[in-house]
Amino acid sequence: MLFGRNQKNPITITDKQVVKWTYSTCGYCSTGCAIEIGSNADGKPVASRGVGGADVNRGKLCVKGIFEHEVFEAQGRGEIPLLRGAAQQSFDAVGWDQAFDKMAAEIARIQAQYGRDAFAIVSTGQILTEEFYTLGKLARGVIGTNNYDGNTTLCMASAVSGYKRSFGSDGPPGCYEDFEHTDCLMAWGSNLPEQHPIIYWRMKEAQEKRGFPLIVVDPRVTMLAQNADIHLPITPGTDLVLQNALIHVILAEGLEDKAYIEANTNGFEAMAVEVAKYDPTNAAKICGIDEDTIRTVARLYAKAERAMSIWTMGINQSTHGSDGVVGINNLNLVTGNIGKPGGTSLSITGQCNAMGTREWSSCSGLPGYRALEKAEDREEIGKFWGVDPEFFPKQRGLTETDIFPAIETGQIKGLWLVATNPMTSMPNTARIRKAFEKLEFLVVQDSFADVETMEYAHLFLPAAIWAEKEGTFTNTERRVNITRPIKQAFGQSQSDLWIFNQLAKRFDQGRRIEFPEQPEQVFEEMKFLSKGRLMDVSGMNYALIEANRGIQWPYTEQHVEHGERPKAGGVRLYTEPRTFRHPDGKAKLIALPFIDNNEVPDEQFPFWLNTGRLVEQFHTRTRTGKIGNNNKFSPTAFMEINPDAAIELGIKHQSYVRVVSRRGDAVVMAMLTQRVPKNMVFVPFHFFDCVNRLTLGLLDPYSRQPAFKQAAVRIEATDQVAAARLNKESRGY
Ligand SMILES: Nc1nc2c(c(=O)[nH]1)N[C@H]1C(S)=C(S)[C@@H](COP(=O)(O)OP(=O)(O)OC[C@H]3O[C@@H](n4cnc5c(=O)[nH]c(N)nc54)[C@H](O)[C@@H]3O)O[C@H]1N2
Ligand SMILES: Nc1nc2c(c(=O)[nH]1)N[C@H]1C(S)=C(S)[C@@H](COP(=O)(O)OP(=O)(O)OC[C@H]3O[C@@H](n4cnc5c(=O)[nH]c(N)nc54)[C@H](O)[C@@H]3O)O[C@H]1N2
Ligand code: SF4
Ligand SMILES: [Mo]
Repeated sequence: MLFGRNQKNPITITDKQVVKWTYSTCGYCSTGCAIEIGSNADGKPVASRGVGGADVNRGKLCVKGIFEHEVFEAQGRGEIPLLRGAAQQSFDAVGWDQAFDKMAAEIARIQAQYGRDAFAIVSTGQILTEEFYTLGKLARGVIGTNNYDGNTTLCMASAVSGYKRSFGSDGPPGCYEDFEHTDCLMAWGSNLPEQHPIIYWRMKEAQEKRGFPLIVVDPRVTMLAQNADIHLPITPGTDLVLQNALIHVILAEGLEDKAYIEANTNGFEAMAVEVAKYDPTNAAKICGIDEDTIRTVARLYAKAERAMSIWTMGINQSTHGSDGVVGINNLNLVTGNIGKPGGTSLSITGQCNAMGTREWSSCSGLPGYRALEKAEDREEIGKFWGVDPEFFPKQRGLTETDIFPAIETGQIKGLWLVATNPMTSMPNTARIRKAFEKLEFLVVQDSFADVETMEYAHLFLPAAIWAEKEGTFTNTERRVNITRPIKQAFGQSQSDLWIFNQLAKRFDQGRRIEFPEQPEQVFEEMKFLSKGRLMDVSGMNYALIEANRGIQWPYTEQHVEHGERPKAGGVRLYTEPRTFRHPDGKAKLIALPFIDNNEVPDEQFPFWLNTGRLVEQFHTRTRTGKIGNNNKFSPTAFMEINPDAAIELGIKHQSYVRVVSRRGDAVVMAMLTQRVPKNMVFVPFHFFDCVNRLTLGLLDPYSRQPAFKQAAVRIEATDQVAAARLNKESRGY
């Protein structure tokens, strides 16, 4: 006899008829989950599962990873190269040869007519490391434009710049295992449960075991803030003031680690003079956190045996992004929390291979954290590639955020976009549209042919996606992991690596230089160039990486020879005294004066506009917008607004409103929630022609990263029927 729930209809899970599982690494966020894709007897991908033995995710996947097998056949995949026809209205399908001939001819024409730098390239954090390296070789060594950058300027540029200023090099020193050792965790502008769900799960599990305090700095009551012991709802853009005030208290109360500071840092005195100005009473007025709480947090952090900070876009996407990162590093250096288990400054990266592009793409310099500004680096790479070092520029060119204004002014005439969608992701998109209109030649290289930039493209190159290819990704904790190809590329699309190699052959210099065809041959070049450097990967190979479910760099041949388990590779950086990458081995403590240059709410535009992400959607929705369970949960552009503000404005829950800034307007559905304070609204940026019509995106002076999270808007009630129609029409899917 059956009782209770057993009486109900049993749930049956359909057998997906998987006959083979292929190893891969998730292609969405930087957590770097090891994933297996199941294919059926016809070779069709039908299931995804987490890899049990992988240290990163231990069998788990989030709501994006679990449906990732659906991405290969998702609506809108690019099937064939497309060339804009003579009538300009439509595209003609063309063969690859014709596409490359056209592209090479246009690059040559533009460079001959306007100069080498008049053709710009903007890439991504979402292709394979071997592809980044090859694109770098092509851009720096063959095409020779200095206006070559990645969308990482919208994302991790502030972290890169902050790490360089503090430690003398990029490279996050910590790892996920630090959660298992820490006695205090501070999270700055990071919504871990939604944006890095599996890192969150690792953190939460560690916290449940050992009960360390969690302090969350975020103006919004995010899911992470709801789990915090102390939530600091900071005034947008003022993290730097809080950081200075925390160090002020630590020094005033003698809680700093004097021995560590003395042995490992420079610049203490100048920093101390600056933070002396930020007593908690005054700081509280600027950053909105009361003075007692500032003191409590400072004591908690400094007295913890081991304390760590993580951060994401709430810090990086600010006019003080780079300073905010240095501020976190200052805090950790002053308390002796770098390079020890549970004591670290760990930037949580964004895209699946944001780290790979930082290390190998040559966007901001030359491969392997080398700099264009250093003659010996230019020599070394020139010699290795077979390029005259004089061909390289002696200084980095424009970043993505400066490339678009340079198109506006006519300095740049041609643009090649590789795996990025600035029509939706750049701030102030009305200006971006104007820039696109001025281009003489735009190439869009994407896995999807329905990406919004197609409106202005002259040539479209269909790219294979994720596990249609082979190669490596590097995750947040410097772990290199691999994807194996599960199936043939969709339609006539080709891997980005193949595309770069073929294009190289269209140039004389490209025919002279070697462009290996196989990903692992490319990896061998990278191994050679990494030897003895911070991001040494010379001890790795594809089989070893897969066998260990990812290996953290540095990992040298010594690790292999000594038979050490890969875990003994680069678990942490700067574990030994005076091993920072400034010439004297010391880290820099840097004085950080706060200059208030944000657009702040006023009478005309009384609300802060905060922007960010949702767990179900990824970026501009070219992928998750088409995947059933991801899109179904968040199909519409909406805005979080506090109920008290909504009542005053006469705005009802789930009614449509018009949001207006000095740049433009957008129509969204109002969601009444206490997650945001009364003077703030939050709009996710996933939807086309929506929040980035409003954003200002002032730039950080060091990293050139836009302040996506600070702008001022007003809210207007609107015609409900028209708004509903508009909202529906504005999204094709
Ligand atoms: N589901 C999903 N996951 C993703 C992505 C995705 O699109 N979807 N994208 C990936 C990428 S590329 C990235 S970069 C990461 C981003 O990951 P996160 O940075 O965690 O995500 P965001 O929602 O952009 O912003 C985080 C928080 O910053 C807060 N914030 C705003 N202004 C301030 C401020 O002035 N100070 C502080 N301290 N906080 C502030 C916001 O309220 C928000 O909660 O996520 C990655 N993971
Ligand atoms: N308002 C606001 N705006 C933001 C942000 C914010 O928080 N607020 N966050 C910013 C951040 S952190 C980021 S990282 C950017 C992201 O901005 P984008 O990079 O512009 O957004 P994606 O949608 O990830 O675009 C990636 C493109 O690459 C394609 N693609 C995927 N895989 C492959 C591949 O293997 N090969 C090729 N060739 N194409 C591929 C996808 O189809 C997609 O069109 O947005 C930024 N914009
Ligand atoms: S947490 Fe990130 S890496 Fe892991 S499954 Fe989700 S999207 Fe993929
Ligand atoms: Mo990002």
